[in-house]
Amino acid sequence: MAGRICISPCAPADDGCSVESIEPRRNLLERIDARGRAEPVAANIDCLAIVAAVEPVPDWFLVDRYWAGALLKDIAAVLIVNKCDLAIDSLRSELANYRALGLACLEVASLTGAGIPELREALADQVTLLVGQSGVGKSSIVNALTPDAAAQTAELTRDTEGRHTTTTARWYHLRSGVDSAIVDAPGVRDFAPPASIVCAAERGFVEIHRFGLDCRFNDCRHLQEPGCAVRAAVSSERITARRYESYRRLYRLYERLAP
Ligand SMILES: Nc1nc2c(ncn2[C@@H]2O[C@H](COP(=O)(O)OP(=O)(O)OP(=O)(O)O)[C@@H](O)[C@H]2O)c(=O)[nH]1
Ligand SMILES: [Mg+2]
Ligand SMILES: [Zn+2]
Repeated sequence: MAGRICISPCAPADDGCSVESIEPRRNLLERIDARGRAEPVAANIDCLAIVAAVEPVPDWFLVDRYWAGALLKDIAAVLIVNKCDLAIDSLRSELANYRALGLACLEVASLTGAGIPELREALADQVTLLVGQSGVGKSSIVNALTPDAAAQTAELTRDTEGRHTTTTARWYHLRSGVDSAIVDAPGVRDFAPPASIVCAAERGFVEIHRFGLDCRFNDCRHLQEPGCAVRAAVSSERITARRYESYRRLYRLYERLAP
């Protein structure tokens, strides 16, 4: 996945243009494939916007992993909760926890336009990659933000569930100038950042890192070790059992993929 390229038009008789230079990438978001190899997702991203909604039922583990992926690459992250025209009470406790951990959560409804001006403001002058499950409304958000975009969207039905309406990432300008854009990515069922579990624990899960500083052993994996401050924090509900389970699932995944 290349970085930005500088091009100049060829002579008028020609249709094309020539590549003058390829600039280095500022960053690269990657995922691991089924065999544990890193593959690129997107380059030169300022912000990873993880989209969730009350339907399809949120996969919070996917949200955690995307957030961890952004943290590991020092990319800003935000959670966009779309479809707020529907009752979202069932999401409240997870949202409160994410907010307490420092992840900004913006509530919008691309269908009614609620929260869209605030979202446009929050995403101005940066390149934002929209990610999340299929059907949460990523393309609908693009269309609400940039009415000329006409990104293809599709109804969520039993037939289409599991199919992805958007099949390739596409870049849409939010304002004139290359540095204000939104990239609509295809929906995914899974995502995991390439990292060791030590790295993921230290940098991908903010509260595991915070409490982990008080574990008895420096190399504590926060599983069965005595004197583990992370498990103590889970017992006293200062770390939610759901987030700890997310950490353990990622641990098991890395363990399975380890050579
Ligand atoms: N109720 C409600 N439905 C919405 C809203 N935004 C989008 N939808 C619906 O959600 C469905 C899926 O929207 P898309 O924008 O295609 O979802 P997507 O995330 O781009 O899906 P993929 O391209 O498959 O990853 C469509 O039927 C939209 O009309 C909203 O704010 N409220
Ligand atoms: Mg789409
Ligand atoms: Zn520990």
